[in-house]
Amino acid sequence: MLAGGVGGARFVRGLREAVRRWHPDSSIDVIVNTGDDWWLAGLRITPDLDSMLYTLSGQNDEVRGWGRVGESERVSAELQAYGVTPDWFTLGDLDLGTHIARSAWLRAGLTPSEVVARLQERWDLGGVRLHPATDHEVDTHVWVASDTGAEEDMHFQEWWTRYRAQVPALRFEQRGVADAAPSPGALAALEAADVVLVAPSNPVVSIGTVLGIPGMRDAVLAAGSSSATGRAPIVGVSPIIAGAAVRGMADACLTTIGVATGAGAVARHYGPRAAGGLLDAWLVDEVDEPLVAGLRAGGFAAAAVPLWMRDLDTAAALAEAALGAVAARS
Ligand code: FO1
Repeated sequence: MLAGGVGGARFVRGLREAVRRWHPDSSIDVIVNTGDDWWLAGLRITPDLDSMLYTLSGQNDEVRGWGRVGESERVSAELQAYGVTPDWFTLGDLDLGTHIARSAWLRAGLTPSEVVARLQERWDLGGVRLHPATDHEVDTHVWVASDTGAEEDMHFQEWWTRYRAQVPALRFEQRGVADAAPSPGALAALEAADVVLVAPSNPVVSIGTVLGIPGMRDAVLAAGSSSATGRAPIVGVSPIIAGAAVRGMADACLTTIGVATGAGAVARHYGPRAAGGLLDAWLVDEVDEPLVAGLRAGGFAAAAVPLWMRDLDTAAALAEAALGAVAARS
C-alpha cells in the first residue's frame, strides 16, 4: 500500500483485519509518505510514519487524529516557553520519546529505513511492515504569495498546522527530490507485491509526494515482477466523497494543482494505466455511483462501495472490496 498518515492508517488497519479474516497467508507492506517530515528542536519528526506506528499498535489519539493517546505536554510547554518550538506545533511527552529515539539512531548513523524497522520492533503491528518512501530528506515546502506580493515558501507543517491550509498555495516543492530514490524496503515490497493499493490519502501532498520520488512511479507500475502473478494490479480508493475531502484539507491541495475536488477528477489525475496513468481500478463511495459508468468508459475498473471507515468492520469491508476490485478485473 502507498499511504499518507491518518486516513492511510485507518485503511491499513482495515486491510490488516481483512487479511486476518480472509487472507491469512498474505502480508502487508506500507510505503509511507515522508514529505511531512521536518526537523524541530533538533529532532526529526515523521508525522505520517508515526500515525501508522501509533494507529496500528493501538496507541493513536483517535479523537485528535495524531499523536499518542493519554498524552501530556509538559516538555512542549517548556520548549515553547524557551521559544525553541512554535506555539502552533505541540510535541507530546510520550511522542517526544519516539522523536528522541529516532534522532539518536539517525545521529548514530542508521538510515531512516533502519530507524523505522527498529521502532517497529517495540510495538506489535500485527504483521504489517512499514517503510519510509525514501531514505533521503525530501521535505515538502509550500510556496505562497507574501503581503508584498512576492513569492515565499514555508515548510508544509507550517502551512498545514499553523495556517490550516487556508493561505492559498501557489505550488508545492519537494525540496531535494532530484537526488532522492525509493527506500530499499519500498522497492523490495513492490517487487514481491500481488496487488498495490493506493490509500484514500491526500492525492497531492501524500500519494503525489511518494510518487514524485525518482524511480517510485516506475517501481509501482512494475510491481509484482517477482510475485506469483507477475504483475500487480493497482487499485486506488477515493479520498473524496460527494465532492468533499473525507478528512484533512485535500481540497486546498487539489485546487493548487488545478484538479477539482471530486472522486472522478482525482481518478483522472492518477490516470488509467491503459492510457499511461497509474491505476487499474478505482473505488468511489456509493453516493458517487453515477460516476462509475464514465470511469469505466475512461479505462478504470471502477466500483461504488461504502467508503466511510466508521469502525473496524467497515474498514475491513472496504479493504476487501479493494482486493475484490482486482478479482473482478482479472
Ligand atoms: N497537527 C496539528 O494540527 N497541531 C499540532 O500541534 C501537531 C503536532 C504534531 C506532532 C507530531 C506529529 O507526528 C504530528 C503532529 N500533528 C499536529 C499532525 C501533523 O502534523 C499533520 O496533521 C500531518 O502532517 C498531515 O498529515
